[in-house]
Amino acid sequence: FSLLLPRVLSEESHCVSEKADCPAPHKMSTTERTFIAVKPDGVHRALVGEIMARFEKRGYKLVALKMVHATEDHLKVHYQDLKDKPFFAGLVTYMASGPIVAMVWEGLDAVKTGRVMLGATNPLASNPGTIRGDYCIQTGRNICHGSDSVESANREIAHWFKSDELVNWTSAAQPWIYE
Ligand code: DAT
Ligand code: MG
Repeated sequence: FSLLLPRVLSEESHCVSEKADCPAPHKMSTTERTFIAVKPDGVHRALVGEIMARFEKRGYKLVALKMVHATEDHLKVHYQDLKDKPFFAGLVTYMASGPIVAMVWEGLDAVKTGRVMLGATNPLASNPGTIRGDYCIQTGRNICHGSDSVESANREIAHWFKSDELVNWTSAAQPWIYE
């Protein structure tokens, strides 16, 4: 363990670009962050702990967390790319109907892997074993949100959290999750 300790303490972020099996070497970082939220239906259905546990057990690191009853204006900015969709008004009403649990999870490939863990937008198309594939049925009540790209993640994180709400810390499990 003493051999691991200096590396853990000295590296804020360690790039894994030297790994031969790494699909996008120049872009992969153990400090990639994604915005994940439990939507109002997930909160009402008492799935907050279950959804958080998926990310926690996988090895991702929680760096921000809050419960928030968002305004429609805040949600219109969050979903700005969908403003012309026919379901936009209903989406905003649903998302503003109750509290949301907003989170930032950090780790290798957090954005893409987070989306895989959530499952497809339409829960009926989500594989069992994914969050949506295990806990919901309709697209309009799909219980969770996850950023779809690193760029979206950065925008969404800044939209939901102040910079001092993002906690920089090193998990004691770090050397047991990353080689
Ligand atoms: P995702 O949440 O998987 O990123 P998205 O960004 O395309 O999906 O849409 C955001 C949310 O809008 C989605 O989680 C549920 C809702 N939504 C998407 N398509 C819909 C549709 N065809 N009918 C009703 N709601 C929809
Ligand atoms: Mg989306």
